[in-house]
Amino acid sequence: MTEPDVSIPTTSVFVHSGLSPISARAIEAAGLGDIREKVLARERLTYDDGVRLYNTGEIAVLGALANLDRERRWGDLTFFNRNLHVNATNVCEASCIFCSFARLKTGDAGAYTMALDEAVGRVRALKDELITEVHIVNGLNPDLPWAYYVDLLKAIKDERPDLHIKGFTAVEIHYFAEKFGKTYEEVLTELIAAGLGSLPGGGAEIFHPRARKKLCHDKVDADGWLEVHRVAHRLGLRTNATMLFGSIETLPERIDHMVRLRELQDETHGFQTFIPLRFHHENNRLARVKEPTGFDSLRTYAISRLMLDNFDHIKAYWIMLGQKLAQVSLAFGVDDLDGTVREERIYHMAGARTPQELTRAELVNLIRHAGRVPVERDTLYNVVAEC
Ligand code: V47
Repeated sequence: MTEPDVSIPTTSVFVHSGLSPISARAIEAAGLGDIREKVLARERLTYDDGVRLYNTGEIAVLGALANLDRERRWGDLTFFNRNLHVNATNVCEASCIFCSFARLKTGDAGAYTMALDEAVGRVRALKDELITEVHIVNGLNPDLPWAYYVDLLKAIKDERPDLHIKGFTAVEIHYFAEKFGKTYEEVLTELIAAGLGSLPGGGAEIFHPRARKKLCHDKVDADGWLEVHRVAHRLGLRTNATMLFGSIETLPERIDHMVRLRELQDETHGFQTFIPLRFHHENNRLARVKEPTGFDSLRTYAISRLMLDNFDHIKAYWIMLGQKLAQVSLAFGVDDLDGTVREERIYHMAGARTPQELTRAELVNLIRHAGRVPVERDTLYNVVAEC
């Protein structure tokens, strides 16, 4: 690991499995005493509560409340996995203004589409590595046939039957349904038969129509995104959910996003993890918008933990947050840091300065030096090894 370790004294600031009297006084002083009572009583926070949490400047108070919830669920346990990212094509018909990864057409500068054997070769190259997951996210490429996606999954499974494939965002599933004349259920059923194990949480961006129209006017709307996940859950797939924060959305729009996810989760219980994704502004059409601060990232993790009471996990994707802030996030409601990753493109093309991958030992070390207990999990949160 290239960065120095950041040790935060979790035990002296936050009392495990309860709020210290100091924190309780600070919470009262911040005018959030009623919210503290609700958190202690495991009562659901309202939309208005969420907006109030965003309106406080008391970051330590937010951390204390979120940490209480986090430790009540998981104690010090902090999850990670060993995975590989494959982005088989960046050709994408959609014109999301925050995206630095996509190229509109085949042949445009920087556009690429991997031949099937090349994509599978990424997996083959790791045949002796103990990874457990392949994470596949692609552009919406008009030049690829349906067979490409089915054959990609089958070929990865032929190569490594043990790997879990977490692949294709709800945006991609919607695109396949429209382009190939299938229902969501048909698309998902065929992909499951070919080896799909779960859906990643991408493409959610911000659900609120005002912001969504600006960010990504020509891709699936919030109802469509949620419906794909609803169908996936009905078919037995577990899925994740994301929120792109810190671009042009308002703070109430972030709360609206969380509430909409919470409502679907009440219905299906199929989401595993919520992943707030910090906006990166290099090489895209929002370069003039400042990136979110560390303060904004930490409060967003904390508020997510408090609002999404029916989600088991809150994930800080270290690739886009940086290792140091990812360590601190473990005291702000986060219990998962994603994985070893390898070959990340989406955030590095948007200016991320993090490494392309961390080894398992580096992830374990990072978690330990934040005062937490690392647990290697598989995609579905089965424990692979307690470290
Ligand atoms: O959908 C794209 C986001 C997502 C930018 O489910 C950006 O385990 C910030 O969904 N700044 C893809 N965000 C990544 C993703 C993901 C990552 C890790 C784990 C999981 C999981 C899912 O990245 C996109 C979009 O919301 N994104 N460009 C940008 N410039």
